[in-house]
Amino acid sequence: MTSPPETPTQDILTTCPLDCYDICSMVARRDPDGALTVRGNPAHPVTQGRLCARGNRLVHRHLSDERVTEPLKRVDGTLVPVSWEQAIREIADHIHAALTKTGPLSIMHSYDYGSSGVLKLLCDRFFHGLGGWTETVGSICWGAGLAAAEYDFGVAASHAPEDLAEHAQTVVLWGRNVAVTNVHLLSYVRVAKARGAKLVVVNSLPTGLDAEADLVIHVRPGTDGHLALACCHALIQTQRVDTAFIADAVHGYADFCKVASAYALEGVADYCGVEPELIDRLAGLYADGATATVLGIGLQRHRHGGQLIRAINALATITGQMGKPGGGVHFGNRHLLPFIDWDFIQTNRRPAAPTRQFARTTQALDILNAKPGIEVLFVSRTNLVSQLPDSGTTRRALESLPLVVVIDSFLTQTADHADYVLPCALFLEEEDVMFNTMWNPYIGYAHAVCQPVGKAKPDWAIFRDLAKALGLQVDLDIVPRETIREAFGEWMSDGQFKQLLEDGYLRLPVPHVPFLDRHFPTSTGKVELFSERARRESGEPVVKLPEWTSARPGDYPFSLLTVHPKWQENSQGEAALYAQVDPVAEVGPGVLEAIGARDGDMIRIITETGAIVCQARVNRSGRSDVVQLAQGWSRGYENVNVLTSIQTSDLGIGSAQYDTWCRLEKVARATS
Ligand SMILES: Nc1nc2c(c(=O)[nH]1)N[C@H]1C(S)=C(S)[C@@H](COP(=O)(O)OP(=O)(O)OC[C@H]3O[C@@H](n4cnc5c(=O)[nH]c(N)nc54)[C@H](O)[C@@H]3O)O[C@H]1N2
Ligand SMILES: Nc1nc2c(c(=O)[nH]1)N[C@H]1C(S)=C(S)[C@@H](COP(=O)(O)OP(=O)(O)OC[C@H]3O[C@@H](n4cnc5c(=O)[nH]c(N)nc54)[C@H](O)[C@@H]3O)O[C@H]1N2
Ligand code: SF4
Ligand SMILES: [Mo]
Repeated sequence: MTSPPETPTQDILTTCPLDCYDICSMVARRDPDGALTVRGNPAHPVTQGRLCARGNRLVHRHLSDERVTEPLKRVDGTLVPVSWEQAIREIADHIHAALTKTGPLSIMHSYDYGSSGVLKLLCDRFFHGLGGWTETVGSICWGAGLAAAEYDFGVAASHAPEDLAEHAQTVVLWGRNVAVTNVHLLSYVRVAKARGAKLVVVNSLPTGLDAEADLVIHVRPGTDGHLALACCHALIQTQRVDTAFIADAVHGYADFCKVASAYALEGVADYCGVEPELIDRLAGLYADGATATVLGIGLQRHRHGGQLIRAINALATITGQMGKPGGGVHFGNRHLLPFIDWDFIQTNRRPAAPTRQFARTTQALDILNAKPGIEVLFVSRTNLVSQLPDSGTTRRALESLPLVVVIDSFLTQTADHADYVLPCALFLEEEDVMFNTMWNPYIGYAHAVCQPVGKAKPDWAIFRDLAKALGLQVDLDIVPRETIREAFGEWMSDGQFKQLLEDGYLRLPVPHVPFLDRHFPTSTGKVELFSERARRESGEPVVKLPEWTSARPGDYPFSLLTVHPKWQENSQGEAALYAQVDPVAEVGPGVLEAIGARDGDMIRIITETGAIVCQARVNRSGRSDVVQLAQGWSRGYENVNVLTSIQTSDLGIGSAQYDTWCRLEKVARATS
């Protein structure tokens, strides 16, 4: 009989690093033979032992033989391996020269949320140490909606998942693709349904939950604000608003009523492409009892996405849903932000250096027009070419720069334009704490499970080495666990920190029902349907939607929604099943016939910005004026953002990639 291997099987707690609502707790297991697996932590109240397809595949991504495992430098157009010493020395020389020639604003850092790790933001200490830099601000994800929530409620705050499960009489999934993007919300919705709660889906596309819903509204893209105001108008006219809540906790109701009075049901229904009866039923549900409005992020990626969200916020407000168990508007959870001492993470509490700010949405144009120009661009935790609107302009901007340094673990479309690619450690390979403000109130610890692959290093260690090479006084010689402990500050007891380390997660102490005391952190302390701040920052104190006549450009009759893919996180498709299949555009009935094509044919999607060819599929339940194409794929194909254009949202510093119009052409008949 052979004896068992020396190393016992080990379970180590970690947390999904993806920028996802759910922030799942994971159990990583190393078997004696070295095999590595992850599964959902059964003890975590939200994860409940289950991961989504993206989470399950993360371990394959980590082990992928496509990983960049050593620093690469572009020589004669080709990326070739170099030592860390050489890469760091040469990049430091470039920075030194740029600082001398132009000053710190010629150094730019473009980053996004490729990882939820808190220690990922330590790199800001490096940039502060330079004495300034050009940074990216705002969001290509959710800027407009956050601004809307701040104007109306003071802060975007979701109710606890349990509150929705136990108290909502109606759950409205308004533009959130829960079965794909927020799968752990499903069990709470189902508990609510089992209690008798109604489920409503308002979406421009068919969703995986339509069959379970009591009411489905497939609204024309970008018209949800009109639809919400039509509900408000109907409720105001029939006196089905919550007068006590309005008197107690709402500022600007009379001004709001004037605006809403222009939104009579019939005209609006036609504009939204929806039966008036469906809007009336939705209004009735809001008036009838506790209604949880679960807002998606996609529906605010329209040019007037901020005002659209303000209109929906108003519907929840006048029906008294705010601060009510089972009610609320769920759009992010920004009241979690103060639990981390961001100043400590980003500056180690040293004086902040001045920055120049480029909006994330417009950064490619800003680079092209920058004065002083950018000499050195660092890109980390983002795949700019794939994910920013208008890939062509992004590519031009990157090519215009003297030096581009990409810190990533894969050769992305952005790395195609890099002078240096520096390999970063990933999930499983470094200790961190995962934090985001999208939905549930948990944070998750990520214990290191194994060494970084090859010569990869944690992001902070790369900047530590660069700082040393430049002789900068920055605090990046850190011990992760100590830095994480200090980042939580005094609100967290040693006992709670121990619990976080041992359980792998901790629930942050925020109320199940935000605003229960009817105090809102706005200037009046009330919900502000009339907001001075909104007037100051956007010119419009009360919700204001575009004229109903605003029609699509004639040559481009279809709205193109480039939504989040099921099988992968944005462009992080390495090791994803999805990346191995061809991209497919989904269209409603009648669309293909009009261009002489059939289900399965190849079509060309053409916008004012670009064109791509892909296969077409008919979805009989879809609208006939919308084309759905998941974003994120690129391998062997162009990415969807060659089709989108750079447009900022009305509120906040957001992006309007979903305001894209297209026409279709048949290319060839499918062979199968
Ligand atoms: N599987 C998977 N999950 C993800 C991600 C991923 O890439 N893949 N990404 C994560 C990230 S970064 C984010 S921001 C979230 C986003 O997740 P969600 O909030 O669910 O939304 P998006 O996918 O951004 O937006 C697309 C949804 O909005 C709908 N929509 C678009 N325009 C309109 C409109 O005008 N009106 C209405 N009513 N509906 C509209 C689309 O049909 C689609 O269902 O998902 C996260 N989760
Ligand atoms: N057309 C269209 N465009 C969109 C969207 C859409 O729905 N349609 N959605 C938008 C939204 S909501 C978002 S959030 C953005 C997402 O935009 P990005 O954040 O740019 O998207 P990802 O594709 O997730 O790219 C993250 C990159 O970070 C890398 N990475 C992962 N972990 C680490 C790490 O620890 N360190 C470093 N240095 N790198 C790491 C990954 O390998 C990957 O290349 O895209 C936006 N763009
Ligand atoms: S991607 Fe989201 S749902 Fe999937 S495992 Fe990670 S946190 Fe959970
Ligand atoms: Mo996002």
